[in-house]
Amino acid sequence: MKIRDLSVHHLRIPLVTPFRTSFGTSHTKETFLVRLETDDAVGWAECGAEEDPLYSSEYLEGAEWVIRTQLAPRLLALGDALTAGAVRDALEPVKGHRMAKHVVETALLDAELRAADMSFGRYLGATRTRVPSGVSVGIMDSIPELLGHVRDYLDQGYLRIKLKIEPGWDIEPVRAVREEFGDDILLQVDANTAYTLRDARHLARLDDFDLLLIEQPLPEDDMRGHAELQKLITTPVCLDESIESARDAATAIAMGATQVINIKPSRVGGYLEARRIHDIAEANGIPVWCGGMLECGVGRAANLALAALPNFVLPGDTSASSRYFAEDITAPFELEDGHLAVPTGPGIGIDPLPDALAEFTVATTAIDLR
Ligand code: NPG
Repeated sequence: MKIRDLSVHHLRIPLVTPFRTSFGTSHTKETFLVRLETDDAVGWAECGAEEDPLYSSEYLEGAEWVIRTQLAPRLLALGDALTAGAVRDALEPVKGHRMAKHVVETALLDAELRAADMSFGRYLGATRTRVPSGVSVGIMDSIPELLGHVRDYLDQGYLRIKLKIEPGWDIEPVRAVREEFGDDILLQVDANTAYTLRDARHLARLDDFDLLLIEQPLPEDDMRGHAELQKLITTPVCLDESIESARDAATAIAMGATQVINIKPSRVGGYLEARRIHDIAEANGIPVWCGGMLECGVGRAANLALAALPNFVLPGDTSASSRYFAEDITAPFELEDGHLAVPTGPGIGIDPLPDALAEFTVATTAIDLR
C-alpha cells in the first residue's frame, strides 16, 4: 500500500458541559484527525492526546511532531510493504509515543479495511451488533448538582455510572448516589491517579457501596502499590493509565495489581495492541471494558467496534455523541435502549461530515511525503 496523501486536521469542538477530572477542567474538545489517502481508499483516525500532558505524557503538538518527523518517514520507507500489520515493527525504534502511533496505524487500518470492504468490527472479531453504554460523570461543585446530572443520564438510559473522584470528592458523592438511586445501578469510580497507598484506609470506606471497581487510584508507575492496595480493599482495582501494552497487562495481572482492565486503544498504541490486551485478559479470566477520551465520532466509531469483542463484559465509556457534543464531526451516535450500535460499514463505518469538518477545523497541515 502506498500513501498518496497524509494530513493532520486540528479540531476544536465545544462541549455541552465542562468536564472536570482530578487533573483539570475541559470546556472544549481539542484533537486532531489524521486523513490518509492511498490508491484505493481514504482512512481517518482521531488522536487521543490532549492539548496538555496531564492525563498522559503525550500532547497534541508533540504527537504531530512525532508523526511528521519520526513516524511518517519510517512508514514511507516501507514502500509497497506498508500495511497496518507492519506498523508496529516499523515504528518500534521510536520509544513510547503510543498515541501518535495509534492514530497513524488506525488511519492506515481504516484505509485498508475500506479498500477490502470489511468493517472494523468484523476485522477485530466483534461478536455483538450493539454495546451497552456507560457514562462518565465529572467532579461537580455540589452533591445536588451531581445528583441532577446522574438522574438525567439514568433517564436517558445509560446502563452504568462512573463518578470521577479526587481527595475531598469521593465517599460523600458515592454515598449520595447510592442513597438516591439505590443499590441496583451499576456504579464505579475513577481517581485518575489522585491517591497514594497511604490513602488505603480511606479508600477502603468505598467498600461499603458495592462498586464495580475503582479505576486507577494510584500513580501510573505504581504497579506494586496497586497490588498492595488490592490486599487492603475489597472493591476491585481496575488499571487504566498504568496499562500501555499487552506486556503491562500481563505484568499487572500476574502481580494482582488489576482485577479489571480499562482498554483505550490510543493509550496502548492502537487497536491491534488493544486486541492483544483483550486476549491476554480473557485468557486470565480478567474482564475488560472500553474507555473513552471524549472522542468525536471518528474515534467513537472505532471504539464501538472494539467494545463488541467478547471479553468486553462491562459497559464502557462509550456514550452517545450528545453526552459531549451538541454537534459532532460525524453523524451522531445515539442511545437506543442504553446501547450504541456497532457500525457495520467498511472501515470505521462513518465519515466526517464536510460542513462539520469545515466548522470545527482550526488548522490543517499536510505532511511532506517526499
Ligand atoms: O466518555 O469519552 C468519555 C470520557 C471518559 O472519563 C473519561 N475519560 O480518565 O478515563 C479517563 C477520562 C479521560 C478523559 C482521560 C479525557 C483523558 C482524557
